[in-house]
Amino acid sequence: MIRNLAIIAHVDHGKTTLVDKMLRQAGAFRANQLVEERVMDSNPLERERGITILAKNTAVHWHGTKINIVDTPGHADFGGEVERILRMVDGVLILVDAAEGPMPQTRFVTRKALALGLNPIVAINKIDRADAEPLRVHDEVLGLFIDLEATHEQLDAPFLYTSSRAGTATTDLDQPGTDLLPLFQAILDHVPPPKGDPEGPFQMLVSTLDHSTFLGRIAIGRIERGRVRVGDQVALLPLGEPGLVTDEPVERNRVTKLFTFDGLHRIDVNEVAAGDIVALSGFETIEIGKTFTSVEQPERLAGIAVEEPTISVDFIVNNGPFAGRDGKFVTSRQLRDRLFRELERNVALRVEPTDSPDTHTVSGRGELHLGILMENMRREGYEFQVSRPRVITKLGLDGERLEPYEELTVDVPEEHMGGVMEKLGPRRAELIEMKNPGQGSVRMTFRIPARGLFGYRSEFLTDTRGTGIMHHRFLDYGSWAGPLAGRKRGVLVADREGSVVAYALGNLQERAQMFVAPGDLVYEGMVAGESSRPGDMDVNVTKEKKLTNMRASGSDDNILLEPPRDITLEYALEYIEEDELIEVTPKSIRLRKRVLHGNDRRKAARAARVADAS
Ligand SMILES: Nc1nc2c(ncn2[C@@H]2O[C@H](COP(=O)(O)OP(=O)(O)OP(=O)(O)O)[C@@H](O)[C@H]2O)c(=O)[nH]1
Ligand SMILES: [Mg+2]
Repeated sequence: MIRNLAIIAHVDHGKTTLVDKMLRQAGAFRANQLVEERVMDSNPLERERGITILAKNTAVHWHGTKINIVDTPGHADFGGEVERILRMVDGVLILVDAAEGPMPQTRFVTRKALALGLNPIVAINKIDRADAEPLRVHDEVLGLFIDLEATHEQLDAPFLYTSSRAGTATTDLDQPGTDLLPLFQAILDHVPPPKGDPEGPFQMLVSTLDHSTFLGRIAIGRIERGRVRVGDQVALLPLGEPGLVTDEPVERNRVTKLFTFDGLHRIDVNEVAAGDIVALSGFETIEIGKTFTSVEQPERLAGIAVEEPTISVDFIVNNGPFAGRDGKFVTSRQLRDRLFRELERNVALRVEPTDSPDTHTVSGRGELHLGILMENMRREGYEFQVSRPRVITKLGLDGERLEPYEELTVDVPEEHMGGVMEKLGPRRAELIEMKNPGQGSVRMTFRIPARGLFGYRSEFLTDTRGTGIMHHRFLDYGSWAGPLAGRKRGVLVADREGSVVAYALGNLQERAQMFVAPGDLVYEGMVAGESSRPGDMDVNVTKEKKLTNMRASGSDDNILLEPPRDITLEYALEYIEEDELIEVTPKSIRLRKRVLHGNDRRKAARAARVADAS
């Protein structure tokens, strides 16, 4: 007996923590086995950031039933992957934070699940939070279901009140939960067993991809019908209309390996039958949405659309003065090979060559999606530069220019509402909805061009004194919103190479927020800080104090310096302007001007002004 379940939710609502507790309580670990928290978030970046980046399969056994579980990422950039995963399960567990309630990503994944006809189980999670209001959130979830035109059966979803952290679930708030038994029971009762006939001809949809150096491409999906064995000759059908494939060339090959999932392991198996989720290798041409079938009955399943990228950046070989100091892989060839290798499993990514062999355009679903690729590359020893992100525009039916729009949701204390609205206006945000969930805070939902959000997060945090929460996700393509104002403040640009001196920063910091600290190395054209006024300024951050007769030493002892702003990759992507680049190396993230020499830059700026005016 099998059940296939995906856990879906907005980011941080507690999916991975819950999977942890399910694994534990179902006995997936040995009694004395030491297992880290959120063990499914297994890659280093996931652990560091505390978010799930890649969906992962696992399985537990409960009272004789195998429950395949897919833990999915909650961040909006990965919504497309969640959508694909829904094709390999027969039920979903929707987690909703008992204080935050349904958020944009809850709405997105719930809509997809309901549209596929999946019956949900709802877990109002984190009921241990001091500000939890499970009953209010219960109503909000029902409201969301109605909004999304759920069927009667879907509206009958069982509701559980859970604490992932404590590992408890209950159907009745007056009876505090003691374990996850009610959750396991709900899964057995409400997730239908997979329907496929194990005796029919083999058929399976590729729902997600994996890759290993030994096996090459690996397809993961649910076997829809029949069974498959290692060594079987099977067909892999190209994307196309569902139904019997008669007059297209079909690739045939042997299955080299089959795995099923169990706890934290993949189990090497010889045969898998309909209903189970399997990882299958043997074809280098595996792609999301293709169908595996028996050779005799090549019957295609409806494919899966992979979401289109919405933003692009250029990856450029590092040509700054410090190029090659930190990185192991720095040449255009190495950069190119690495980028193309990423396509093996990162299906929503696009990589295109440009006129220059040193530059590749890389397109993805958002700043996090691209930022994670950059972070992984620098950890592997790559060094490169990245341009400012551009939105990917499209042409509408009448040839008009369209650009991506996002749905932005902000939770802010009432007193900061005005300030936030004031900033969002010029960014062309349109208020769609405003709610007062209580406790002095306001939730506002906007429609805003994706461009309008560039650089907004840091402003938002400043304007709400760090108390606001914001989330955005792709909504649709809409008409081009026209020019938007760029960064309000100019930057300080280092005017020479050298080592940063505290004395120099001491003189600058009244008019600026520095990005560098004493001892850092800078070069001409590198961005050293943000000015408090518009317009860029060339500065000497390496200037030593003049020695005078009065004091014999040039010591910096008595200069009190503000700590420099921490420049993360995502921050940098949001921050930089068109005439700037991010230099990414294993050790540093630097911002620089494209044109390094001050004179050349001023000439270029003058030429641009003349061109603008004419
Ligand atoms: N108070 C409380 N905190 C919880 C509970 N469950 C999870 N958390 C905390 O919420 C944070 C996010 O938990 P995760 O399990 O990583 O959430 P997630 O839904 O997997 O997040 P993404 O995969 O990034 O979408 C962590 O700090 C958890 O410790 C809970 O039941 N109660
Ligand atoms: Mg997670």
